[in-house]
Amino acid sequence: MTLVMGIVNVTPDSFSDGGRFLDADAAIAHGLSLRAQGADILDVGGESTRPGSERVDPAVEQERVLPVVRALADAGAYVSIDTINASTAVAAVDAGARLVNDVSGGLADPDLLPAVAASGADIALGHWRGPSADMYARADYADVVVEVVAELGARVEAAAAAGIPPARVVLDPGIGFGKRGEQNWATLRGTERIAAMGPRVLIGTSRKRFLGDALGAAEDEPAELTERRRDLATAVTSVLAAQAGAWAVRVHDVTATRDALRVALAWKGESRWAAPTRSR
Ligand code: PMM
Repeated sequence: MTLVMGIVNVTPDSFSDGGRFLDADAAIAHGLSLRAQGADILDVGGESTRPGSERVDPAVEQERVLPVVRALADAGAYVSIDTINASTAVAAVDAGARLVNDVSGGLADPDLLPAVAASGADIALGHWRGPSADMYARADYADVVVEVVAELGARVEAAAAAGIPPARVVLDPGIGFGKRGEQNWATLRGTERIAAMGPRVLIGTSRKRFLGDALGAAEDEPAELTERRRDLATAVTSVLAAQAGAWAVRVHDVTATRDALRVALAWKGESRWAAPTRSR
């Protein structure tokens, strides 16, 4: 049963209300709403990793995310912390997060893997070739799946060397990270091969640009329509990821993806929605 990870971004531009307190409040309410829609995991992040985005000081990141992590964990949610900073990872686990989601696979901050090892949390290791500011400069592959598998394999070894066994690891091929249009589709076609590496697999396609490219959006398409179309595309890629063996999918629109996964289950004759279980 593939799990749905709902995205809770706590960045100033995520919510139009402005001030930090309102941001935290709105993020908590949003997280609870995603949980009510059926999210199994809530992924809280305070630093945008989108292409071209600037780095945020870890102290500012922590000010943003910690109240949200604490409130959602206290409400009983399974919380993951989307960070590439060791200090934020540790503080978030102290506040109740159970999974550290590092899109850099432990490469951005050398202290992160040992810190997560000591914390007892699980870790999602993303495929990453360098900071968001210039990630496309490294989008150069002879065979993207072969290279993603090899580079993720090296991160699994680094995690093990730091004291995190593969059973505590989740692998993410990093859709959109250092990959251009078609390279993302090629990577998705390799999901089974990534799943065959052993650890659980997480796939994040939600609202990403390559989906828009596939949909052929007109240049003057209203942003709201673009978002709706990409959410539907995300639900489709998430079902395909589930069929290819993904343990979880990371999405903004939990309802759309949850419903799409329900439909796929009904097709298979498993129409009764069972409570999700962890695959370890
Ligand atoms: N993508 C983004 C942020 N965090 N984490 C994981 N594990 N996988 C992803 O694909 C991923 C991520 C960027 O998307 P957002 O800015 O819309 O959250």
